[in-house]
Amino acid sequence: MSKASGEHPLVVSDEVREALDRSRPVVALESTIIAHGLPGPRNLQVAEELEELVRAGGAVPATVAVLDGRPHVGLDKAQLAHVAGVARAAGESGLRKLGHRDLAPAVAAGASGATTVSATAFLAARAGIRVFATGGLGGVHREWAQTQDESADLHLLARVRIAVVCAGVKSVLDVPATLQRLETLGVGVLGFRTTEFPGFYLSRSGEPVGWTAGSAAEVAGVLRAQDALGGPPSALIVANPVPAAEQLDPALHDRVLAQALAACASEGVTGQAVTPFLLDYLVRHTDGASLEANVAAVRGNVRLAAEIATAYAV
Ligand code: PSU
Ligand code: MN
Repeated sequence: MSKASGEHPLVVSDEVREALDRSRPVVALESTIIAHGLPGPRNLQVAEELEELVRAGGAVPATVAVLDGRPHVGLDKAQLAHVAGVARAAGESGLRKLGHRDLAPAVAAGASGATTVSATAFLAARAGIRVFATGGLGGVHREWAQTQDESADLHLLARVRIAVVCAGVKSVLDVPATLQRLETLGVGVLGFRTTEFPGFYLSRSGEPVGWTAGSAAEVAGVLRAQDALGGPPSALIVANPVPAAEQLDPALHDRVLAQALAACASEGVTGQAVTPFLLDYLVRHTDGASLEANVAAVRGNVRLAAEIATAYAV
């Protein structure tokens, strides 16, 4: 433990560093969805596919994780396999789940962990990355009045300048309350070709969004306007619905979600375990259909993020 004081522990891969130095498009990807959000061995296939989709879109992928106390931005194949490989089923990963507040203890302890949206957004922005793709954001949980369970994603996104392309917030959450909180926190929300906030597994949540963009170039224009306005940084949420043909059947979704929430309460699941528990319950009780909708949503987000990063880079 003899690190020179003041040395920043961030490790940016050579490929990502080179792209950033040349103002080439880069898309950050999180690792919690790989280690805790998707069951193995599918999780590694998806992790690799997402990186390929970013490359096919002309951008460089930068998956973020903490390995032996070093936050990495950009993983090589072996590192990606390590993040995915220690996972057995969703919610049973051998890797810790690290939110933004967990980064300093993990670095000091030399620990490894997968980064959530909050930790990924923080580290990616530190590295100079402007665009990040994920599945669904964390948010305000339905039983908030009793538990005050609200993802740290929201508060962190109020403090970093990064565009987060997502399919809304996970539908296991209280969607209207989450949108309200984003408004309070001053985090911009842009519907991508939709006037309705998407519902993660579902294309629609029934909640309106105030602004709509029709193309990646329009989104890039909003990012440039944010840059030009300056002031305290905040994220921009680009809400990109899963294609209707690939969404989960809404009736099945509502039925199984009600069972999942009841199981979570009766089994006494709390804290960081809640989100992986609910996601895993849905996968098991929809015969994998929720997994397909989840993966379809993330794919669409990654493709769009590569387009936005490319439009922003010119
Ligand atoms: N979206 C997914 N799967 C996931 C997550 C989001 O499709 O696994 C993860 C993200 O990493 C997000 C985290 O930051 O869940 C939120 O967890 P919590 O509610 O404990 O803050
Ligand atoms: Mn929580």
